[in-house]
Amino acid sequence: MNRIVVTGAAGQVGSEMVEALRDRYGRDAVLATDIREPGDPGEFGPFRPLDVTNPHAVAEVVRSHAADCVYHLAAILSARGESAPQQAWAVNMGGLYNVLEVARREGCSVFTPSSIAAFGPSTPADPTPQDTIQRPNTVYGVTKVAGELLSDYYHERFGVDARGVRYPGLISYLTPPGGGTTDFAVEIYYEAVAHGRYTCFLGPETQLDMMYMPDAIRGSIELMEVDPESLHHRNAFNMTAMQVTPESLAAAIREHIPEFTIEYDVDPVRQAIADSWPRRIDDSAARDEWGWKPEYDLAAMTADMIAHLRARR
Ligand code: NAD
Ligand code: AKB
Repeated sequence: MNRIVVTGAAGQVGSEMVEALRDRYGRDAVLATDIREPGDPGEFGPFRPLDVTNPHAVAEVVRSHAADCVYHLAAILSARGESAPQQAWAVNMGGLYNVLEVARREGCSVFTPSSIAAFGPSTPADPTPQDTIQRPNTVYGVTKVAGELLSDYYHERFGVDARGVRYPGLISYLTPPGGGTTDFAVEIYYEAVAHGRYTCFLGPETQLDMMYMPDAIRGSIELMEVDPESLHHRNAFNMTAMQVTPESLAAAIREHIPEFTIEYDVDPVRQAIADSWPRRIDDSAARDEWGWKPEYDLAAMTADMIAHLRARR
């Protein structure tokens, strides 16, 4: 595996995944694509514009790059999805179908992230087992469950080497998040460093799984490189590093910025989404089947986030 196309490459995950894949496989081996231009396409290149809802364009890009692997990251996230459910379905399901179809024809492997959003209010919330009830009540969650199943189907029916994880909320300092419910866990760091205060759109005790981006990137690449013989849950590994609440994040930030204050102005839409998600997922299948282990806990992540955000000011 060394000719890779990344979709959604200008996003929060994609921008860091592209750099990590290029460090590993070489700059020209990794073609970054997105429907929107990244900050500096020349600097970010090789880059090509690509709308994943266009099957011909997806096929042409994969063929012309002679790709043998697609990291499929283009998606509409949970909060944005609730504002535009039809678009979320078109991008999340149409894009995945187009990628799996070209992978079937061209013999590519495919990495597609699912999410803790694939669970819903009737799922056991603490801990959430690997295999359990999945009846999400957001359009994003519906596309994530369907995407897990479609990827499994393409593996079982057509032999496509499709793999994936259920990411928790991802925290990073390079590229801002793109319209999710867990965006507060990124915004809080930006606002703490810039202004010393943050108004949170979720309530103080809302507990969710989170992970620092370097762990998410490393873990995803490790999954794609592991011997497939060891994998039973190919497309939907629960994956987590820590459980946080707005209050615990604020306390961790105060270790570095003692004057930091947090206020609450709860957004009922995003609060309802967060309340429908797990409080703690059980990621023992990922640990057992491909050796997943996070390196960052809340304290280590907070120190690194604040150092990087301060350095950019
Ligand atoms: P993001 O919103 O930051 O980036 C998604 C990218 O997809 C954007 O750059 C956007 O321009 C692009 N895109 C949208 N429509 C497109 C289209 N029609 N064609 C091509 N590109 C299009 O999202 P992200 O956080 O980078 O998410 C990447 C993947 O990880 C998604 O599958 C998401 O569901 C999953 N995930 C992310 C998180 C998180 O906390 N960031 C958590 C769980 C799962
Ligand atoms: C979102 O909040 O929508 C994403 C996710 C957890 O999938 N960050």
